[in-house]
Amino acid sequence: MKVASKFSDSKENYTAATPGSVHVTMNIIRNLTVVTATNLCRTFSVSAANSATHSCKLLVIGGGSGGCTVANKFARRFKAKDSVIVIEPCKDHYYQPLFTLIGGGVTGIEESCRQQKDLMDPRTMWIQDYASGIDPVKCRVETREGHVINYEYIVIAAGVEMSYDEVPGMYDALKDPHSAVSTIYTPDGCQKTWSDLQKFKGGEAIFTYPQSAIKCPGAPQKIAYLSDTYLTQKGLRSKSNITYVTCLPVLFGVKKYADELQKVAQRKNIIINRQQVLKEIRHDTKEVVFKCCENEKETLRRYDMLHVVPHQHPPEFVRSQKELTDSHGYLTVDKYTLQHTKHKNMYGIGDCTNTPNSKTAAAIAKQCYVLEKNLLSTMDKCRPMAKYDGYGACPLVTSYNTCILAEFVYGGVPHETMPFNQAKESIVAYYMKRHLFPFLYWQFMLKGYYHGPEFIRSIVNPLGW
Ligand code: UQ1
Repeated sequence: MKVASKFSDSKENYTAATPGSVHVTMNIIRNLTVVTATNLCRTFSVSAANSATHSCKLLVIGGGSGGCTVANKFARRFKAKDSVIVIEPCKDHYYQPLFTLIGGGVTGIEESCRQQKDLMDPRTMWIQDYASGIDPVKCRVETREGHVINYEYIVIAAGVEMSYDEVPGMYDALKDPHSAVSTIYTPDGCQKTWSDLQKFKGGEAIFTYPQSAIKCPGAPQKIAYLSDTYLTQKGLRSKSNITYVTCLPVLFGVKKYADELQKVAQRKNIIINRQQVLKEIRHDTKEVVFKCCENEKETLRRYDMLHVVPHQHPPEFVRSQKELTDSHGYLTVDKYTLQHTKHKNMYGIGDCTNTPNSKTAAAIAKQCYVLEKNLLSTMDKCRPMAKYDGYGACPLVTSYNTCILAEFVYGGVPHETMPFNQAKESIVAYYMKRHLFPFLYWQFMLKGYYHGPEFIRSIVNPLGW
């Protein structure tokens, strides 16, 4: 997943993409695209200075979790240098599932970040730029800095961007270091959450869930649970009210886990306000406006700490391509094969597609496997036969050593790996989230060797309990 980096002057700097890395500003990118010796011996990176026309067998747009994994898989298969081109503007790649833990002070941002150049197979050509347009008929993509890439096959792994315009006041509140308003959805934001939490000395702490499809939909409540544990440890919990305000009627989309989360919130004395939409942030007076979904009534509330989630949508170059997308701007792919509904040589993966799964890194692990098989079939002029079952997983941390490990497939049907009831809070699940999953991600998944937990399930839970 790609995310925006620094809160700097222009709103454009907030642009983001898929699980993995950070979009830095165009200015920063220009400075960074100097091809260093290390760059040369790893991945070939081309910059604006030598913009040109390129041709490749496979073009991957996006170097986040999905893009990086797919590119590495195919670079290894094709062997010939530059058969795979990756368009990715950011030099840093973030493991975003750690952002909630960073917000809760468990670890620092450094642990979630690696350099993109160190993650890509040296046989790929990395164009460090933003894609600006796709011509699916001529099989050609252009970049903002003027590269033109002709492809035979294309994988769109462009992720989603943070959008700050839907809620008046959100952009300014997040930018102001003294506002006590933060989001764990960006690298800077999650560090601010931790600093806000440490500064909070009691009062009203409000955590919100937005009226928009978002990646990792469990994250907005995880940070509320971690904050509760932190404030309890600091002896501040009795002086604080924690409220979780969601526009949804339920705490989680899968009933088995929603029921347990309800108990967790109750035990922690977290007040749940459902079907309330965050309408405005007035950070100068530390007030927020919520609107009730049922009767449209607006309520003004004061806060001492506020956690928000920006609206999210695929980047403009995807959204604007109406014949490639649905009415919300998501790439239209077959939800089982991941092949584009109109163009057979186009596949999509991750957050930017319209597949109705929970958008998490674990989902991408499974999708990569299906995409690889199906794209190979397409290259052999055969029909894609592998099917993505909608697998997604969400480790819902409920304290500094407990977690509910939700795993499910299309239709919200639980599909668990471990031989115990994963809806119950467990210490094992917490340590998997904290240590095992990042290890699997960096060491196996991005290299194209991890396809989700099926093999772990076959060992630890062969009877599928
Ligand atoms: C997973 O495979 C994975 O990928 C590395 C994650 O990373 C973000 C996860 O959060 C989860 C839950 C899984 C699923 C794996 C197991 C062993 C349950």
